[in-house]
Amino acid sequence: MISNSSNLLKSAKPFWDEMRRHPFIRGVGSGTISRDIFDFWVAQDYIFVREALRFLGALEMRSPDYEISVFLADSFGSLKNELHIFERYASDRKFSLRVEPTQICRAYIDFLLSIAIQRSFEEAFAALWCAEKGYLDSWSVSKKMAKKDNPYRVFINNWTSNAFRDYVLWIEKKLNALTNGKSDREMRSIERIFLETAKYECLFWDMAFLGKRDNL
Ligand code: MP5
Repeated sequence: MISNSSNLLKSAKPFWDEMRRHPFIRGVGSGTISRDIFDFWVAQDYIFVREALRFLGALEMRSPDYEISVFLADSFGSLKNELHIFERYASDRKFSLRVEPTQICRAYIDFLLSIAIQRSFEEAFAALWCAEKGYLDSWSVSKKMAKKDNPYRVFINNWTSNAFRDYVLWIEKKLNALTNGKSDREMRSIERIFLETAKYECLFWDMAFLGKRDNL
């Protein structure tokens, strides 16, 4: 039988294709993306990751079992380490991370926070998996392209490490366990959230290019 996670990925294939061939991901892989565009994205993703702490906190509060609670508690530590990567990079490059979120960044965060509170735990957990799996699969494309002296290596390594891969796989397995035996109606509603999240992931990459123009 095909797992629920495989079905979700199958239905989101157009978004996955878009992420993996996105000029941002390719430009990072080849190292040719403009620094302005990359730095703009860094400041926005820094906001996103900080707000993701609240998303995880909301999930934690509604966690259906102890295993998930401990897993989420551990992920707070990883996010803190990740935030340091952004901070060190911005400090080396001498730009400020104290910027306003773009409309896309804000909308994505608001979407995640609202489903963490208003929707079923499984739906919110599916959104978490989508965001993390999207990053793993996208940055893996950059990694394949990257030469040793790639200027964005620290970010590429962060989202393609074995630890991150294990983290994403754990969420996938748990999502399959949690959704085992769910009705078609429930699965359709999880799928809708998954697709909406995948769409936001694509928009977030687009934003890196549009941001300078009209602060989308
Ligand atoms: C992630 C991220 C991955 N940093 N930014 C976006 C827009 N989507 C997904 O999450 P994390 O917490 O950095 O692993």
